[in-house]
Amino acid sequence: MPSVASRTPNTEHLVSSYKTSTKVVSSSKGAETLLSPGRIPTVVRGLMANLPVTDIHTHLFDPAMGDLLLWGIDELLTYHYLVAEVFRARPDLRADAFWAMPKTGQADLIWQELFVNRSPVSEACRGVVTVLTALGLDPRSRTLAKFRKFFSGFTATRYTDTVLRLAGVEKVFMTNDPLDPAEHPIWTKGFPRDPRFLGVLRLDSAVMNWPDGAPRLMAMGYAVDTSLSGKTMSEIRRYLNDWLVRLDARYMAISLPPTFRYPDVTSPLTDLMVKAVLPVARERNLPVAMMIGVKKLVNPELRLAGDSLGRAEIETVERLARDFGAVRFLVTMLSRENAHELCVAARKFKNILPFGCWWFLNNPSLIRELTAMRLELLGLSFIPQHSDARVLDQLVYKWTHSRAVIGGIFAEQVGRLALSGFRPTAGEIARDIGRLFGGRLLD
Ligand code: FIX
Ligand code: ZN
Repeated sequence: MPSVASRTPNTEHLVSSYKTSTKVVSSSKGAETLLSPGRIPTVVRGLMANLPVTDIHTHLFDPAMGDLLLWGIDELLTYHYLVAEVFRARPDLRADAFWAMPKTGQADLIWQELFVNRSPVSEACRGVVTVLTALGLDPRSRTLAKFRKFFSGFTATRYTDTVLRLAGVEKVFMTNDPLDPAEHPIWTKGFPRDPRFLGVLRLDSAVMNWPDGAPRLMAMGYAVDTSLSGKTMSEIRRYLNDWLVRLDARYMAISLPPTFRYPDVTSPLTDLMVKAVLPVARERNLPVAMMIGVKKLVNPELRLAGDSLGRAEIETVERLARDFGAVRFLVTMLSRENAHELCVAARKFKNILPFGCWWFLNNPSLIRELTAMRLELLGLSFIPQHSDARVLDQLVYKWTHSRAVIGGIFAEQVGRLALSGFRPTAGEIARDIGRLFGGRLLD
């Protein structure tokens, strides 16, 4: 069987449109040709299709980190988005029976129910179809046997190269948790880093639901006290500094419930953010990513698929940006209403950088709405998307789908600009979308 490397991945349509736009760009006066409104969609589509992107939030891992990096058809199909959907297709299915199945059994069931018995119309289902098609596989297969045989021909390293090439992703920010029992020993032992995979220090296990994290911090040698008194704060700052260095972390990240408030003298979480996290961020000039609005485990039976959303208080974000003006806040919010409020808050505070269409907002209909709103309110001063990929293969679909939707909205906005009298050149468009997707706003 020819390897993927020799296959022509089914992205020819992307390359051909790029060739068209390159011809446009390299026409008589090259990239300086002023584009008519009618030419703009073709040029944007071609440039977007081949734009190397920086993915600023994922749950992927450096291939050298072994089994932590998930990939292949069984991981793709047992993604928690699809787990939630299979229970809707099969309300008779008991959660304990599903979780008792081996992963291959779960994948077989999900494939049968969502891809064979029904057309895979949801965004998460269509994503799997996009991945299989890009790999030159038939998404109408009735069973997973051929897919499993295909993936058996790869190593994690070679498949990582294939996926990053197909997805056009040049940098991946990980989510790293030193308190995670599976991840901690890998960092302690050390491994040769893949420069495409960048470290991020995730804070949830250390500071959420205090004192849940205290025993693991103590076991690692940090003299914390469950009451947050004494030298606990300095010891937590020491933990943050130690691991920011060990991970070569580019930012710190935390997911926050809709009930998170600042100020809040009753909240250990707010105390830890204000007295440990934000001071370290300021001293090291590192951004803090706040991912706000998740309601954990509203249905515990679904495990990772059991989380939901709630509307958070934008005033908390405004007050943090106001009181910690030297800290750069990367912010994404899970509720659609909050996403609009965040746009306005970012207009008021230059240290708020909205990013991504997160989780339940990461669907074409809402990506379209959010991106249009952000271009209109923030110009080019936001990061349009991240993948949140948990399975390596997902980079292919999350970025293929997002490039098409975001490119379309961007082309519309620039088309309106041209009709208003400012006709851009292809070189300027390339410059502007490079600013949006290249991770430079994070520098
Ligand atoms: O907190 C997070 O990083 C969330 O993105 C995840 O917890 C969530 O499960 C996810 O992967 C959403 O896309
Ligand atoms: Zn995430």
